[in-house]
Parts: sequence; C-alpha cells; structure tokens
Amino acid sequence: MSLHHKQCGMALIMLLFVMALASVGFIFSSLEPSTIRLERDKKTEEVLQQAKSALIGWSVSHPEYPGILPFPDRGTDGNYDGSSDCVNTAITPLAYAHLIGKLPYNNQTTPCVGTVAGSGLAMGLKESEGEDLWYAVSRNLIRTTAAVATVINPSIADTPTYPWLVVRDKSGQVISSRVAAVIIAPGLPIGTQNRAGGLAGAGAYLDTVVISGTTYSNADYAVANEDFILGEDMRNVPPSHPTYQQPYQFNDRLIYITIDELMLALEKRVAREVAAVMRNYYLASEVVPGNRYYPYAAELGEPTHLCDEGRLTGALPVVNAASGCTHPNPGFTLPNWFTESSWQDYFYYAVSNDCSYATPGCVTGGITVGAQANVHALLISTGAAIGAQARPSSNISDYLDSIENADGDGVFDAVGTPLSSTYNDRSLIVAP
Ligand SMILES: [Ca+2]
Ligand SMILES: [Ca+2]
Ligand SMILES: [Ca+2]
Ligand SMILES: [Ca+2]
Repeated sequence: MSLHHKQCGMALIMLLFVMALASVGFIFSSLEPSTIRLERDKKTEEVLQQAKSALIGWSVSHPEYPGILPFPDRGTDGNYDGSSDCVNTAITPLAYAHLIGKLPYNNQTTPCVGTVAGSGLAMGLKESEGEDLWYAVSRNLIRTTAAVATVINPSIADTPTYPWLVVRDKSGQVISSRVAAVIIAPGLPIGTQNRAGGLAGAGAYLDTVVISGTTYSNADYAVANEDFILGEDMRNVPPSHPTYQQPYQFNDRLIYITIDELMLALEKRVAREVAAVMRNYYLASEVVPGNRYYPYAAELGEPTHLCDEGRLTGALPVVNAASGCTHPNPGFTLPNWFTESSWQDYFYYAVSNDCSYATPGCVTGGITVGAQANVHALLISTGAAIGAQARPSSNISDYLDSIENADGDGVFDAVGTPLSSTYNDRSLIVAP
C-alpha cells in the first residue's frame, strides 16, 4: 500500500471517529434536558413529600395544641424570615389572605402559642429550582391566640366549623374537599410574574389557568373552602390544546394533607398519651404491687365522665377520677388540650376485674384483644360517629362499630384491625 493510500485510510478513520463523537454528542445533548428535567421533578416531589411528613409530625407532636397547623410566613409583615406569622385576632380581624404564604420553618410567633411550643419545622426545604415552598392552611386548624381554643377532635373531619379546603385535578374536577393544608412548589417565574425585591406575594409564585372557560388559581385565598389545582405542567400543553386557554402558564407542583390523614396520626398520639397516664396511675395507686389498680370506668354518655364505682367498661373517667368512687385517686392527670378538645368523648375504656380496686394486683388479666389474652386494661379510640350512631349516648353501639367490640363482654377486636367506612375503632392495650 502506498503512503498516499495509508494517509487516506487514516483520514477516513479519523473522519469516522469524529462523526461517531458528534453523534454521541448529539445523543447526549438531546437527552440531557429531559434527564435533568426528570431529576428536578423527582427532587421537587421528594421535597414536597418531606414537607408533608414534617408538617404532619409537627402538628401531631405539638406539645401544647396537638392537631393545630402553623400560620404561613407572609411577606406583608415586611419579611420572609421563615417564621410563622401569627395573627392575633384580638387586634387584627382574621382575613383568609393570612392563611397563604411561604411554608414556615422557624419558630411560631406569639401569642398564637404558649411559651414552650415555639419550635418550627426546623428545616428550610427548597424545591429543585431553589425556591421556598408555599403553603395554605384551613381556618379550622389555626390558633389565633393562646386564649382562644381551637377544638380539634375526630368530629371536626365531618362537621367542621368551616368547610375544608378543596384540591382539584388538571381537568378542574374535585379530588378532595377535606383538605387541611396544601404545600406548593412554585417553580420558576412564568408569564408576568416578578419576584424582585424579595417581598412579592402569592401571585408572583403561584399560577392561574383557564380550563374549559373556568379560571382556577393557586394564588388566591378568599373563602374557607378555597380551591387549589394540581394543574397540568405547561411543558406538556401544546398551543393547540382544546381545553386549556392560551397562553397556558402553569408550573406549580402541589401536595396536600387531608383532615383524615392528620386525624389518623393525631388519634394515635392521643391514645398513646392516655395509655401512659393510665400506667402512671396504676403505678402510683399503691406501693405494694399486689395492691395496685386502675380506676373504674365512667358511664357511657354521662357528661362529667365521673368515675363509677365497680364499673369495668365504659367511658374514660377523666374528671377527678376518684370522686365518684370509693378508691383513692392517685391522680388521673390529662393535659389541658385533652379536655379542651373533649377527647374524653372519643375513648372507650375497659379494665380487667382483677386489676380493680376491689380485686387489685392484675394477677391474670381477663380482657382479650384479638389473639392476645390476659390483658389488664384496654383503650379503644372510638373515632367519630359513623352512620346512624348518635352521641352522647349510653349505648355502646353508638361508639364501637363491630359486634365483637359492642357486645359488652371482655373480648375485643385485635389491635390494628383494618379501618373502613363502617369501622373506625382502634384498640390500644394499656398493659401488659
Ligand atoms: Ca413574614
Ligand atoms: Ca408557579
Ligand atoms: Ca367507632
Ligand atoms: Ca366482644
């Protein structure tokens, strides 16, 4: 082969190599944006999920007012500093605009909470575009001053003081009308949105669209059951789309918390707290273990929840547990929020005969909970009234939902029995 042919061959190889590189580069450059987009979307989804978990955790574990949610951090007070901007309604009338803003992660402001409950979510979550998360909360779950009670118990899910928030799908159809809070990742500015100056309001972040002639906006909050929309991302909407009015500009990502999700977690916390109070009562009842006892129950439907001598099953005896019974009262001390929100109306209580004042010491334990026998004491979180159940009532079937739970004997459904639309009893074994 001549030198010329060799050079030609080398040149051809080089050309092929360069072409191959170019095509690889082309593949990368065409893949990259969608890969980055997917990664960013995934990160934003994760951040929203984290924010939801943190908010539920914050609410449920609140030391003074379990179940409340914080006010947002609004810019109208002159800053977005991450603090929950409480509105003291003794001074400023509450406006629904007070209930939408950035998700607070620092302390709550007084006087909405007392002195010990100042901690925030303790995390400054940002979506994948680097923006703070936004947040809107139902009027039912905010506390305006420490002095004004916010009653939060299972009944508020179905019979709230104000209707719950609403979340719609990308067609405008209602997904849920039982929404306690929404958290929104606002995305980059679109259309005429201008976030300059650092104090821009919801309209500079949250989007408004027209679907089949109806306007939906995430940026306004004017009524108790304000609606928010899980709209279609504008990247997926071609200019020719028949139902979305052009220009279609929407890049919010939204996650929401229903009152049912929140209440489920809250009931668990409350039940654990009552069980701990019960166990402390038992330990304090007598120095000698063989002489220890749980309090007698109160009569179901009896408004004062006074301890009833000799009663082994019924309501929780919360008000001065011994005053209706002959046994001494070593102290049945429930937190203020418990009675403030009437949680005593949402528990059924059973004590084994051999754990009572007349027959103390829990030698065997005579209650059966599912497969677990020899239980000393049991709490059942009764949930809200279902169907035809009427409360207050002296009838056990107005509280407990299965034949096994409501037949008045010492045998009850297992802990963790699945909940349904006709069954919301949840057992918690106090001991052992
Ligand atoms: Ca602020
Ligand atoms: Ca947006
Ligand atoms: Ca029930
Ligand atoms: Ca039974």
